[in-house]
Amino acid sequence: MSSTIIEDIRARRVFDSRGSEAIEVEVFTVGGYGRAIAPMGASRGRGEAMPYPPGGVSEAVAAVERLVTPELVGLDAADQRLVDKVLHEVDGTKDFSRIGGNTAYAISMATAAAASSSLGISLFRHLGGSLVQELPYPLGNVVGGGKHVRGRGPDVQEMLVLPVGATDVLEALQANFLVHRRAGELLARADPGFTGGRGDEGAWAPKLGTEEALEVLAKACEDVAGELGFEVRMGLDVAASTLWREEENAYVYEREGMKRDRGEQVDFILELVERFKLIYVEDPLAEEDFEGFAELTRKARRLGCLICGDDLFVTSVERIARGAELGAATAIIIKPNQVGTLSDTADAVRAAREAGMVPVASHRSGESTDPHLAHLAVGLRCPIIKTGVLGGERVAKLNELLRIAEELGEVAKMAKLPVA
Ligand code: 2PG
Ligand code: MG
Repeated sequence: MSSTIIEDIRARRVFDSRGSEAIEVEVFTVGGYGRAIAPMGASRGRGEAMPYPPGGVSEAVAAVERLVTPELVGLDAADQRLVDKVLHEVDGTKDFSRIGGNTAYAISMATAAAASSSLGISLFRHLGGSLVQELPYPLGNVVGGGKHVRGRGPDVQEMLVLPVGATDVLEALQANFLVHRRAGELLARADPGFTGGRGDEGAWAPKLGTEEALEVLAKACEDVAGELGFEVRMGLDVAASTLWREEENAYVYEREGMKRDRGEQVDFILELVERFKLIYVEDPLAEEDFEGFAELTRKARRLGCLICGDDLFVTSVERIARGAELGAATAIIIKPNQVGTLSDTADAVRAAREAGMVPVASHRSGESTDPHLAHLAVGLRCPIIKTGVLGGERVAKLNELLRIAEELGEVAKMAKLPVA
């Protein structure tokens, strides 16, 4: 019997980096084993798969035992497309609301991990094939606000850095860690009440407005660029759906006491892009505003800034097609648990690439110490991986990039960034 045949599947309740319940799935094959824990978002897009059935993680665990395991035992774990198809069939809904999108993710990813272990190859090679050689640039969250700090920091959810001048992963990681440290020192000076507190993704959580925080981050990037001798650029995840108030027809910036209508929001983002030479802005507008995204994308292109859709696309092929028609974005966040399976994720990456969008493999705010995201980013050839800077669950993926680089050896090279 082939070593990749599935013999058993087990699921259990565990906890994520926020201390919330999460599902863990183990897949046992004839000759190997794989395990995965589902991550969980706090600022979730409306179009995402339902993370869990109504009864939460325990109902999901029961569903794996009762509904999924009998269907998957005996299948070949290396046949990812078939396994994922069966997951859809067993669930039978469009949004995985019967078994949960997180449940589907954990099974799908654990299956891939089991297949790679049975074949005696690394997960990134199993997912990407023998010609894979490019490593992604780490996009790291240094200063956080919005929902990830429970509304007590800047209104904008994430202020990020991308070490565009790094020539290998080690340099890239060093840059992000140094910027994080330097930003912490500078924030202590800029915010007298700063206690060194950090949000859900390990980013500093100062009581500053967006622009003040960006000024501090710009200084930290400049200092580190001077020290290391290469450029480190900044980006944002506005997570604008969390600021949008339908009844007021405006984006409400509570800390700043500002309201911006759609036009003012577009102008504000463009001002920030110019002033801080931003290379990346994620979810600058609310999740249904494809036209607004398209307008901003046109204007930001001239400034060399990527406009990225997260809640806008929710890793969905249908929504990517809609965005592609309108030219809504130049980049897309790829979060496998937004759609459930690795097959759906790979389809989304392909559709995005065909539409000229840069795929950014991304963590969630609630994470585990699984390293799988690093393999997914390399295997699916995403030029950027967004996985935070500090915190064991973030560092687990960053350190895995170093191991992958080492395994690739002398053929390893950094991905080509479309703008720099
Ligand atoms: C985001 C993510 C990750 P969450 O908005 O991009 O940074 O947050 O997982 O809470 O959706
Ligand atoms: Mg986002």
